[in-house]
Amino acid sequence: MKNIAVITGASSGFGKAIAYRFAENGFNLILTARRADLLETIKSDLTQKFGINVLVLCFDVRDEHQVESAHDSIPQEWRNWSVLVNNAGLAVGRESLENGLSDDWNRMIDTNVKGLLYITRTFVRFMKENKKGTIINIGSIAGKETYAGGNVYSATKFAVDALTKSMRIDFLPYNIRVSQIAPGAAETEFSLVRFKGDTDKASSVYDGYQPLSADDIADAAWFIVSRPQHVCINDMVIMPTAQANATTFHKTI
Ligand code: NDP
Ligand code: 8X3
Repeated sequence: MKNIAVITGASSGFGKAIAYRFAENGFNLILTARRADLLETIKSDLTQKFGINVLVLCFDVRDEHQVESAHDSIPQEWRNWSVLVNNAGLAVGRESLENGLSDDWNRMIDTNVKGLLYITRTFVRFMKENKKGTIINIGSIAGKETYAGGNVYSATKFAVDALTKSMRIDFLPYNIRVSQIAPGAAETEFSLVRFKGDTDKASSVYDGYQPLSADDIADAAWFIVSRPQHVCINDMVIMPTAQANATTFHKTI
């Protein structure tokens, strides 16, 4: 029987790259996000290229009822996942705190913190019963240190860091490994979302150096999952070589 992984935020960026990496390695996949068209395209490509099965679940992680009913809709033959990747997340805005917009704050807190909590509480049930599994939370360098305008995004990723440590304690009796990947700058749709569709602002984040790619993070996720069951990689902080910390870059232009 093939292993099954649940990946949130699989319609782009890290989640999509992780889906391809796990598919290459023979996993069947439960892929979630809001954009159904993107997930369906990824599903047909993965099934054709790798001969695996993919179940698509479209819902908003911010809505706990949608999370529960998506989980309840999963057919019996799929109720055997051993990996959960909590990846869905976003930054919105980069204003100094006194100029921050409540709507941006709510989107970040509701997605990155409450969404991760709803997903974990729901999808861990099966892993608890099975007494086996791996959870990978996607944190950030912003969850290790903060920077100008990073305020609320950083707070949500500090929360992911704390929740990763808490989960490792709470799920210890169930033989569930809990890992975090905390990337620095990586070129995905992240900056386009953060700057609300401003393509110039978004692409300028990556000017003058080589950022991480989504594939670099997929490599890390696969490394974590492919360790022997008695080995838990607690935390991986991964940066571009040209980045020393959240704000120090060596740029050539
Ligand atoms: P992308 O914007 O490319 O991907 C984000 C994914 O999250 C999309 O698939 C999106 O799907 C999904 N998502 C966002 N909001 C929701 C929601 N409310 N409900 C369900 N799914 C949602 O960015 P990345 O791949 O870069 O981001 C992935 C994670 O990595 C995030 O947690 C981010 O904070 C983190 N990160 C990113 C870094 C970077 O520099 N890129 C660095 C460090 C961490 P859809 O819109 O279809 O719902
Ligand atoms: C994304 C990296 O430095 O833009 O989490 O916050 S950063």
